[in-house]
Amino acid sequence: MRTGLCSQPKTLPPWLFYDEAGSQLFEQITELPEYYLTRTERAIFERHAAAIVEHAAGGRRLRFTELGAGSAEKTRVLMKAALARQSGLIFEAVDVSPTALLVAQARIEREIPGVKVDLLDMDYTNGFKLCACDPGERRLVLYIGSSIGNFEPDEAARILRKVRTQLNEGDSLLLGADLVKDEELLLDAYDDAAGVTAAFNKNMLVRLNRDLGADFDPALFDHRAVWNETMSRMEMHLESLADQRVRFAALDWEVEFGEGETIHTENSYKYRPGDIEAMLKAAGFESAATWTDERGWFEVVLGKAANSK
Ligand code: AVJ
Repeated sequence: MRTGLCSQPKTLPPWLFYDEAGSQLFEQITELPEYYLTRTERAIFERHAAAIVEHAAGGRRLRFTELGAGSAEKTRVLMKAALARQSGLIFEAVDVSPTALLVAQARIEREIPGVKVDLLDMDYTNGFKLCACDPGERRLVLYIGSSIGNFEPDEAARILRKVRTQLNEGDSLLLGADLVKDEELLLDAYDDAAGVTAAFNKNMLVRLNRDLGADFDPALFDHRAVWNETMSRMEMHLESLADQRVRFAALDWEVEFGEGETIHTENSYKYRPGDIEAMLKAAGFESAATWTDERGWFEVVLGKAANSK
């Protein structure tokens, strides 16, 4: 965190968004009219759940493992499709936020009989370890919601390879990825009229005030959403509205901001058709199928673990 604020330009890592308040703000974002990602991906699942699950199963029983599961809201459609083919389903939810997981576990087990939720409180970006499936069972790893888009291409490649090393031949990985589209649509999705995304971005400062005794005044920073065409990504920044100095009591440290200086808080990469399939191939997967919505705004790609790791 401190290194990021000493860099030029200043940066803060996106995982800082997701304290309890930030996770709630993100849930609100997913319901905004401008934030098309969640509802578009959900519509793809609703339409193609049976095909997705059938491709992944290849005639065997399935087990689901979701990375960054959060509330696992969209995954429920796929769970129901799996339960139409088999009795009982193990759903392994991997996340670093145990409170969100506990709520999801209780809800899912109550509302979808037959699902057994196992909580895996792990940071999947740093070498996670899954237990072996039962023989005859296939694992479907879900990495959806365009979460992959938060990572630089080389980090994303490293995560996909790490997932591959945990799988047996014939297991699969389902990736949800946001696609390049009109700049206006992208800008609105990351700078909504109600200001929820602005609050989400600034929540990082509120969190640092609480966790590290910092004295950020969130009103002295503005939310900025930028489309970076060259890098094919949406960026979020916080722009300082004044020359100011912020003190971190817990670190006995201070940092200065010039008027107009920015903190880069997030990248959300946007892909072109074929990009995700190429990333999967490079990580040891054969792309089995791709599903998209009518407008071509979002895609869901199923990769099958190939026999060479
Ligand atoms: C959860 C990383 C997919 O990049 O769209 C929402 C987070 N940032 N609005 C995204 C986010 C701003 C989101 N991901």
